Amino acid sequence: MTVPFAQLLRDNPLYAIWDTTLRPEVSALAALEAWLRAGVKVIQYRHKGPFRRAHFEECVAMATKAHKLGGIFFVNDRADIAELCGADGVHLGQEDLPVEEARSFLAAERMIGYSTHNLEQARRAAALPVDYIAIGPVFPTSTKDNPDPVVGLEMVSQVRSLTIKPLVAIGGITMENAAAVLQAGADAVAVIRDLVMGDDLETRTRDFLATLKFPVR
Ligand code: TZP
Ligand code: MG
Repeated sequence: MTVPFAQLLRDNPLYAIWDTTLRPEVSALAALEAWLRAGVKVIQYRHKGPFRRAHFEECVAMATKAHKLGGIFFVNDRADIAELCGADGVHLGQEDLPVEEARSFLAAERMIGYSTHNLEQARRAAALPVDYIAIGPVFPTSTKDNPDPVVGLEMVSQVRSLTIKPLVAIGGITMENAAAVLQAGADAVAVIRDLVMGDDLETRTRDFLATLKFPVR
């Protein structure tokens, strides 16, 4: 990665997350390729079920392809898988391996993203060795099981003011509201469902990116 991650995220404010349950008929690798062709740079693999060899192999293929096409690849929840598949990093939540434990065995160049759901968690995250902080759900979401309470745009702004770490907003973000989330202070929006609607992922993603072209920031 030649550009620092903070800058890369600001310049490419759409963070695309592939959830393995939403479009089982579409291959994760094909989705990653479509997203990268559309111009997305940061992509995450999110698999909440048992992690089988096939999932690991999917991660290896996605990490390899992302790197070939200039993308950044994260694995959700699993620092071990992220390390072994050659991902750029892992995204950890409040219930996952503690950040310091993950940091202790991840290669130095691997990044860590960390989910927070309220101001106190965000404040603590700001002092942790993490490369970006996620805050959410910003809006209601049906994608996450048992989501934390909605934080709203106001909390995005409040978290923005307490850290200079890259800030990724997540939860219920769509083409219609994404620009407002960036305007509230997020460096990037992480999107699951709204990016996999319809038959043509690449066009959908280009359309989404077009809504972020000239946000007032
Ligand atoms: N963390 C907070 S909300 C959420 C996660 C993983 C789900 C976001 O999914 P969507 O479909 O973009 O609302
Ligand atoms: Mg997690």
